[in-house]
Amino acid sequence: MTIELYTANTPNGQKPAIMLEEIGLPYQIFPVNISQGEQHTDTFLAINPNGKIPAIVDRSVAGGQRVFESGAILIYLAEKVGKLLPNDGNNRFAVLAWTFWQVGGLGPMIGQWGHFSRSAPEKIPYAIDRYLDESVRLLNVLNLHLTDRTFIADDYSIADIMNYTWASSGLNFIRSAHPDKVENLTELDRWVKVVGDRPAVKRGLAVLK
Ligand SMILES: N[C@@H](CCC(=O)N[C@@H](CS)C(=O)NCC(=O)O)C(=O)O
Repeated sequence: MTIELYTANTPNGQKPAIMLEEIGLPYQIFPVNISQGEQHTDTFLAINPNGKIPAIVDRSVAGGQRVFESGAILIYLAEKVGKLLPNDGNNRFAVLAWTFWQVGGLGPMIGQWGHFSRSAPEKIPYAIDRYLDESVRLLNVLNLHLTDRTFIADDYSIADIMNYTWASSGLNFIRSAHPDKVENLTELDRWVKVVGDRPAVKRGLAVLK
């Protein structure tokens, strides 16, 4: 009756750990060492053919239900327990829209900026600036959206979990390199603190350390 969680301590890998702590389902962590290439093993590819963490196997389903992609995992878990994703209405689609916004935008843009500014063997100013500017633009979009609202949708939801790990780490990275680019994101800073102070969020981050 346990969820197997295949993950690592990265912004994408942290999301399902936080989710599982929030909803209280029993789970077991199977660490995948992505710097040693364990995401490319046949065993892992049988769970996620895309060879990236996170992924889960729900052993309470006959034969084991495999789910990969963090957004799909959080939707699956939310629907399994009926929490953190409204069943219908505008608010459901607000949660889904901000979930996909993170997977298609905030995560990849910050990730590519990190790659081109720190890991790439050749420093290409055009690529570094392009991904930095787009990351900053997206952080400003979220900051503006959070004006006059506590959470991303009406209530705390999977959209907050999806965006929290990337917004908090992205803000930290960009602030350390270009503090002038992320000044005055007061709504985002307030939301990062509210989400980060949740006991389940603290536990989800701690279990991966
Ligand atoms: N869209 C995917 C992104 C997953 C992803 O990029 N995972 C990274 C770690 S944060 C990974 O497994 N990297 C190892 C690799 O690319 O080989 C999701 O949201 O789950």
